[in-house]
Amino acid sequence: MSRRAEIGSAHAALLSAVILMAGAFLLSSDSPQTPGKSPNTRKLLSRRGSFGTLALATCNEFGALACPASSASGEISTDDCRLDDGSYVDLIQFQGTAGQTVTIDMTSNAFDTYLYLLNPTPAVVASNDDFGDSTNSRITFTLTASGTWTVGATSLLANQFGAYALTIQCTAGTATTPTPTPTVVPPPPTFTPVPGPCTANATTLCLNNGRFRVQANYSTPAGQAGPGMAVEETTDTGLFWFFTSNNIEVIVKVVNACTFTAAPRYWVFAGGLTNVQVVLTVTDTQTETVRTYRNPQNTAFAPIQDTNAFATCP
Ligand SMILES: [Ca+2]
Ligand SMILES: [Ca+2]
Repeated sequence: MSRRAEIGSAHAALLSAVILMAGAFLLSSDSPQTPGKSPNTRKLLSRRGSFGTLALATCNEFGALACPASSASGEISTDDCRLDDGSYVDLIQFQGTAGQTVTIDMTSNAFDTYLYLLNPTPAVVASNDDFGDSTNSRITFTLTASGTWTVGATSLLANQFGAYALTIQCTAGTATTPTPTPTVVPPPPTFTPVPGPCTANATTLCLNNGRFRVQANYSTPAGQAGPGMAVEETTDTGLFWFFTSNNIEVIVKVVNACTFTAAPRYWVFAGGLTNVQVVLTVTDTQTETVRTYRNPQNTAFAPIQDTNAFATCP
């Protein structure tokens, strides 16, 4: 599906206080090869607490799936609960047993799908944008608890509607050997490296000796969207503006911390002066490792201080 939104009126950026957002830090295992999607969004998406402001109890309509295998269909519409990035979500529940591995697929011809999986707490434990050569979504997850699990079926972007289909397949559970819950799921290196140096241009920063490619995409509640315009400040630090060049929205730096013997890493730090949706993509061009950071729509840009960003030293 096209990610290009309708052009609407400009949305003024908000100079906002720093707000630490609660919620799990998630990494989805998106395919890098989805045709028709911009490079900035086809890789690993992270959503920080995007389910945060939605209390499931306020959503009074729940669909159902059942192990060991079942399917369901639904429609994303304005009647559904809404996430804090402006996308609407259907909630579909199933009974799971600790140790079971479930595979959930969401497909749609109407919009670019996005899947969440919430544990019985409920807390988001997995998410996925794209699976395979499509914009459809798949989550494969080994359940860490027995009880009522919830699937959040939504769209990648706000205000996308239409029909979709869901399927679930489950292995037999072994309740006595639950898998520990990881706090951070590392991004799997599932794509073929494409060697090539970073080339700076109007929308691309090349930071830390030109090794790291940094790009930003934004979208507003009114539908205005596009790439952030890059301004290099130092060899390690750059800026992006969205609307006018005198109005900076995001500052980002990539820091060489390879001398930290306990955990040699390249760090990614970023700050935002905006509350519109931002997808910030940082690529290590030597390894083609990608980290993507997403600020949800209508949300004060949370500080990014990722000291585990790239374990690709030297
Ligand atoms: Ca619905
Ligand atoms: Ca998708």
